[in-house]
Amino acid sequence: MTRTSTIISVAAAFAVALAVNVAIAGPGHGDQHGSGFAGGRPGDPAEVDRTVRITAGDTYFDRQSIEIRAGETVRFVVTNKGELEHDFTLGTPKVQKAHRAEMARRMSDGGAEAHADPNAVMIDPGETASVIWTFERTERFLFACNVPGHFEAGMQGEIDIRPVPSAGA
Ligand SMILES: [Cu+2]
Repeated sequence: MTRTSTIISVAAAFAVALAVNVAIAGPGHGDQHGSGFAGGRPGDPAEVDRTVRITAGDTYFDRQSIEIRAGETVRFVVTNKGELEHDFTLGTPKVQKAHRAEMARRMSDGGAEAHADPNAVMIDPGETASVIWTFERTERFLFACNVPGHFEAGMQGEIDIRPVPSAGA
């Protein structure tokens, strides 16, 4: 790739990221838990690089950690084999904590409504749901179930976001 085309593609990627951020910040998506989307952004279904399958049970995920490469767009397909409803949320510890508080509040209000957040999905018993995410490096990134008590019971795991290998490596 020539130096000029590299600059152009970096600029194009930045423009896309900017457009996505503007779209997310629009009406109806005001609640970004005060921390934006550190660690990436909602992924484009047409650009999925890899599918990662996860099973949720009462109360566990069948994986404790997942390795991802920065820049990868991953479709997480989560099947709930338990008898309880489970959540699958992608985010930094701060995002997870805010989501837990939000979910506890909703449940005490008489039941969880469906998620509107692009980084999270609720899965009914016996159902399968997916979340698509494009990763960027960040200090810590987790997948977790934020149904009250489940995170604490161990429904959480680390997503290890590796740097993109340098050219020629
Ligand atoms: Cu759960």
